[in-house]
Amino acid sequence: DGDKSLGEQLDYTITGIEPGAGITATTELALEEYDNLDGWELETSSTAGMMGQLDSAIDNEEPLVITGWTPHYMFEQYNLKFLEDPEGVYGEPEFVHTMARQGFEEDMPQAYAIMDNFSWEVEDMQSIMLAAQDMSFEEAAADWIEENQDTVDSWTEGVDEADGQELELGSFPWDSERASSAVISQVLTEHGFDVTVNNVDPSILFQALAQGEVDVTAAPWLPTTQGAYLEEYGDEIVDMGPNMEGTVIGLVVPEYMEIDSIADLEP
Ligand code: PBE
Repeated sequence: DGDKSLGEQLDYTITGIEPGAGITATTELALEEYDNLDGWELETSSTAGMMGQLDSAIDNEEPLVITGWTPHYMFEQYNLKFLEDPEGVYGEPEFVHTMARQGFEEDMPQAYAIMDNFSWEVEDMQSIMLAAQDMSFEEAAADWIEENQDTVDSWTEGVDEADGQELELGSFPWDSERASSAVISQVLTEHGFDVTVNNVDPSILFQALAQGEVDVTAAPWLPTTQGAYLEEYGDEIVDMGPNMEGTVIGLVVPEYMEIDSIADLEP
């Protein structure tokens, strides 16, 4: 491939994930914002599909540009770097927010109190994501809870037990949210709730929250990744504020690629 330009080698393609992801919409925006990306395309597939392509690119030391984010084990498994984003399309490091349907606080004050207290660090989520490579998210979350009982106690302190009330916890089908939901559902279950976890696309989750079909979620990344949905549904949803700080989305390449910025992707 020695004679080919980088763009040619990549077939002017960014390798992405599910069409419904916030990072997919943000990358479509980047394709519009960056003049040098004229003629480039985002190929959507699934997170597993993208990870498979990354794995074979790295095996062959070939170039690849993916839509990446952290926390994710891709950064533990491979040497990767975020491309600089001089246009600021992907925003600053983000927050993960807790959100409820209207009336949740009145209907389930104990669950509301626990969810309002729920907050943790990127390192906590990451350790569960890593452990869940070799076990289920439920087991990884149970281990984490056991090792972090003080943190968990600070969420539930002084909150009365519920009496088997049914609670719908909304979440996303990505590992980061499998980790948070596994922790939250175990804590709420131990506190007397009958919890069902729904892993759905961001658009479905926001709709379900607005319609009151889902009680609460700790999944959305803001202000950028799911920002458009908060704008659309903000009036019909209760934003309870951040539960975690420091997530990042962007375009990611293997360390061995000799580019540093989205602006370096040749036209
Ligand atoms: N993600 C993980 C999601 C949110 C959490 C970055 C893949 C997205 O909507 O893009």
